[in-house]
Amino acid sequence: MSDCLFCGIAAGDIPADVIYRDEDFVVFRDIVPTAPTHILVIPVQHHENIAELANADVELAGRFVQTATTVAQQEGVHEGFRLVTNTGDEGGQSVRHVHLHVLGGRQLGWPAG
Ligand code: DGP
Repeated sequence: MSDCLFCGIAAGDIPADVIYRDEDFVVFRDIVPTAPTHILVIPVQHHENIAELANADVELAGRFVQTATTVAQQEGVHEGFRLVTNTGDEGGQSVRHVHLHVLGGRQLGWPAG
């Protein structure tokens, strides 16, 4: 999608601190980190949110989660981490290209706000 920020990052048209990429996924550091490790994982293919992705391609959705957990292990958050995918207005989603936040490196609070 031409007006999508994360499609622009996936295409390499918009700069980002990319730490991993393959044919299907791009992994980069969040521009406003809220934890010592705060990474975003996106599929190259545009899907608006996790529900749309899971309905369209469950195999890709599975590898999406696998990529995020692999990255978490590589980042060394061995004491624990959190995967978050905000969805829709009430879910607090600000960028409408599905992404997994990988958060770790400090004690994370719960419940979420
Ligand atoms: P969410 O609010 O769940 O849709 O998360 C969107 C995240 O994207 C938020 O944590 C900030 C991050 N973000 C927004 N714009 C950019 C950008 O241009 N570059 C990077 N690296 N991250 C961005």
